[in-house]
Amino acid sequence: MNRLISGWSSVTIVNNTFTSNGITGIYLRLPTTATVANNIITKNGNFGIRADRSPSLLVMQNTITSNFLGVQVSGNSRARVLNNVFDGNGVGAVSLQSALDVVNNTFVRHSGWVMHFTSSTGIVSNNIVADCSFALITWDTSSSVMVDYNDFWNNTINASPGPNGMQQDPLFVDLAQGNLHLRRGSPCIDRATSVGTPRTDFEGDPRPQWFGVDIGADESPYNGRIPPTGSITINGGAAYTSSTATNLTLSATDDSSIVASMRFSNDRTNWTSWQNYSTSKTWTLPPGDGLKTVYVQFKDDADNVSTSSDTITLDIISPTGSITVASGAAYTTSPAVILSLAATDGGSGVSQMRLSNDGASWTTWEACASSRTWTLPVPASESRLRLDAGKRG
Ligand SMILES: [Ca+2]
Ligand SMILES: [Ca+2]
Ligand SMILES: [Ca+2]
Repeated sequence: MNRLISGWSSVTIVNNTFTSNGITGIYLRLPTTATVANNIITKNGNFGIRADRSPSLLVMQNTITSNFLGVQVSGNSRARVLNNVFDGNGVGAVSLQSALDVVNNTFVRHSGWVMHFTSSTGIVSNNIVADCSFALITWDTSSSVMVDYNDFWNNTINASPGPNGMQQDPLFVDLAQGNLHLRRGSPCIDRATSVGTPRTDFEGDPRPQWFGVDIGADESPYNGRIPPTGSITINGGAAYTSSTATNLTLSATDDSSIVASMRFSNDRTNWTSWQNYSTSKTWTLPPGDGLKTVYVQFKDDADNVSTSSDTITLDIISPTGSITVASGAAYTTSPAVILSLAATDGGSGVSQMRLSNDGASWTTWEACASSRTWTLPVPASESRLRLDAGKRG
């Protein structure tokens, strides 16, 4: 049966439950002004709400579930559908020869059209449409529909959410249990337009909170602009490296628990492409000895970005050194001699040295010293003594 309301000048329907009617939950025909608010409209055989020739209809903060068709307006009706939760209907909203604004609603689990417009005008903004199966929003060529600032996610057949919209997981608290509040860190937080939005959300919370209106029926208490917190370490925290090839260790967390991506730069001007977040990366420093800084940016699902950096000194140029045997004497009568040693390095400094009589067989590396005892091979006149000074690290 229908719940038919016809010919009244003003109708207000609040805080009711309309369920399991054979055809229509609420059928409004000809009322001048109608407000349908805070009702549960569920499991009606055809229409949840049907309005015909209704020049001022406001449908807000209703829970509209498991109907064949959620809301239909026709016959030059003018309707605004705000802050409603649509869950599990076949079709969400339909406009026939009417004007229909659909703002700040959450649509999930629809099996048919989410919205359809025939010979109509419409504004579709700030809505979440998620986990629906069929075409999202359609209109015929005689209709004019503005679509923007929506989040369309995980629908079998998707559509453009508008130039300022997104296609990202809205991070509901618990979709399976029908809890369509936004979780902390949801990309929908603070990302909607303030144009045409109600001043409270579907449960009466003030809107906006923090930095802007949230997409969907819920205005959450969370700040939508918190970027990830992260760190970068070059070569395990080493102070120096003798190679431009380095290994980076990354770590980042976000209030959403999702760090979506990262990118890198040697100069904070030229960045790599965004790539999936991971905890390690090989990275090439720019050439030329000196202090190098590597920058990383981490991004969350709401496109909030943080920047971290680490430094390391690149030192490729070898030390220069000298060796003097027996104070520079031309001859010695004993193979035991004193070596005088000196070495300098413009980078990390000189840390170790090793010695050889033949350039092939070397001592083990040892701490640098300005003098050292040494035994020449016999005959001394055929010996060759070489110094090889090495770097730290
Ligand atoms: Ca907000
Ligand atoms: Ca809320
Ligand atoms: Ca965040």
